[in-house]
Amino acid sequence: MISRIDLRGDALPEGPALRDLLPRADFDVSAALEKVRPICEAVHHRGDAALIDFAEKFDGVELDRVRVPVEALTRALEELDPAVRAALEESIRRARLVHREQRRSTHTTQVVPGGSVTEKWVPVDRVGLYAPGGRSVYPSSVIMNVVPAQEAGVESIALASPAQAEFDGLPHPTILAACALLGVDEVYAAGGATAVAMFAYGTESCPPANMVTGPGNIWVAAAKRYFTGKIGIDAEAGPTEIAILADESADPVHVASDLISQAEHDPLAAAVLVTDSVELADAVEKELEPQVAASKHIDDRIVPALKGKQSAIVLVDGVEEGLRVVDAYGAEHLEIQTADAPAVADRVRNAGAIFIGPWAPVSLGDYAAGSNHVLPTGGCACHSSGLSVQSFLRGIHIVDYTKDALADVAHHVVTLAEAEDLPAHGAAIKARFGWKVPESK
Ligand code: HSO
Ligand code: ZN
Repeated sequence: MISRIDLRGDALPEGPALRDLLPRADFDVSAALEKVRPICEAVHHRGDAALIDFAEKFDGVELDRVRVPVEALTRALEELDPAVRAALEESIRRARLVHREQRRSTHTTQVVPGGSVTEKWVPVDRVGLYAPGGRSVYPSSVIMNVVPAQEAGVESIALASPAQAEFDGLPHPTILAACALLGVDEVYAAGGATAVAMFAYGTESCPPANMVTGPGNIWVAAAKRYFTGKIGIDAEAGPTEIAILADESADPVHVASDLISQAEHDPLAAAVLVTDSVELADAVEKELEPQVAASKHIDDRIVPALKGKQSAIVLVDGVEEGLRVVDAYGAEHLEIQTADAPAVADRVRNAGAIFIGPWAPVSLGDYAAGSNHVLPTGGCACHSSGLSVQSFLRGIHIVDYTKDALADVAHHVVTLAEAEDLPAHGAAIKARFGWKVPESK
């Protein structure tokens, strides 16, 4: 069911060489880029008409307009299962608690008397959020995208999700209901790369956005790459990943169920167990069989995910080596199921989110821990973080110097301008002091 990689015995290699020994799926966004280019350009040139054509081609739906009427959102919320509504509300409440504290306040540094730099945080004006349809209809992802944008103070938030044939060409009703709960009333029936292009260029019915965020398949990732540099994006999300660092104290039933929980997302999802206990590895492998057999998405997702080259049980000599392995891997989600898990977790440097001990499974974070579930995949955790209020803010430096404060540092500015062969830079200082470099005090 799951392969083994035995790294016991010899000293572990350093950095990239260690990463090369670890499992990972191929997720070649560049190959998909050429395919999304004509789609993006069609949306650029033909606007709504292109979106309507693509909805017919890709989603099998004949749309007469892409904007979802507000009454459809209200109706979706009215018809939502009350238990689902209560769960979404609790998820929103907890996410707000955490994300509200990520807000940043304006800060002024008095660099010298009379000279200050203030950093002011300004939200992006307009954001387009993408929520996938099809295999992954995740109202929880709507929450994870909308809450940080709202807490950041973004004024204009629009959401797109694919038109669904079985729902009269509207996006999935739970996506619409989540929007209604969050107070997002600008929703479009548009899917994949077409939705990203709609937000990037704007169409007759959808004004352009400054930024696009949200999960999606390889086409969404490719469209985000296509627009990189033109609009802001969050990240090119790849298939989901769970790594578990566990020792003999871990419960194999929990470990197996958590591995399966993320394998359930996608045949390319990654489930990696790193352990120094052969007994635990054996017990987890044994436990996977009945648990997989009892699950729902067995043949289309869980089995291919667990059997794929991206998943493995990695055997190491001890927790110390395990820490090196999980750091080299840089998992989207990392569970620590060892003795003294908080202390071990404290030493991890690379992970999208860390889940400590037996009572904080990834599923909790996916829905209702308060943490964000939009996290860096594919090893990007070594340089990036998950979605947060910060993702939607820009820090602007405001420089304020008096004449005396400028005079005091003028000779340094002029010296550096000359060193860089940019005398006009120096002249801009001298012009203010009778074309001379003022003497510093
Ligand atoms: N584990 C996914 C998010 C998700 N799980 C949505 C359930 N629904 C990526 O973090
Ligand atoms: Zn999940």
